Amino acid sequence: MAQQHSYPFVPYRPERYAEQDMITRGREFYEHLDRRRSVRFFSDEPVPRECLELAVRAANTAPSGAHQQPWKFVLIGDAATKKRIREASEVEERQNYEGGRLPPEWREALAPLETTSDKGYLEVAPWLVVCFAEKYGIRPDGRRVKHYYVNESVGIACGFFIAALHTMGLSTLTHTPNPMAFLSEICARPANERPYILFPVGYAAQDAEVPDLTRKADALVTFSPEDVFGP
Ligand code: IYR
Repeated sequence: MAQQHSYPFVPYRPERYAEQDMITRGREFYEHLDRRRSVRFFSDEPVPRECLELAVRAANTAPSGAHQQPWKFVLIGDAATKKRIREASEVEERQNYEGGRLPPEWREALAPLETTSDKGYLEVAPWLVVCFAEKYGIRPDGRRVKHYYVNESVGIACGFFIAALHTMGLSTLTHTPNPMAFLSEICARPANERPYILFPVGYAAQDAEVPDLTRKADALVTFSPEDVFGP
């Protein structure tokens, strides 16, 4: 029987595949994602703006709390703004690395990545994308709209964004200069938006290197107590 909805609903029939195809597709997707690495050495070669627009469109398909889509992606391609962002980032990061603001435990965790306060890649990469999280919405009459699960929603959207770039052969880094309030000012964003992640985007430099990391082998935990699921 047709249900009554206060909002229009439409049929949804996602693709189904034969079991062997499901496994092949799943394996290929996993192997594709497994080839992605965060990059700190970029080429200055230009990247078509359309690639960035497509990645943002992919991000914008993410599920979100109450479908409030609490994200904004600011695209920066001009040298002067990139320079401002690099300089402001480095002011903060020098405090972190050289000014003792990073606690010893944090420094130890970062040591294998060999990160420093030099954020040259923010000027080299052809694009910077700043994702902002909308802490709350604003109705046309100026009243605030509460947003739900903002961090989860924006995190998922950024994951889609990263995967889309990787699919196009582009590289990025989930950079979170700390603190990063300066991005609100430079990008002229309103008070309901807070900077979430700064992504340099471009081709990896031809001589780029990444730490030889491994991924954890115990990500999957199986939990099926017999009394619930049976033998
Ligand atoms: N924001 C600093 C420090 C830093 C923090 C984490 I957590 C990293 O995974 C990497 C770096 C920086 O960008 O250098």
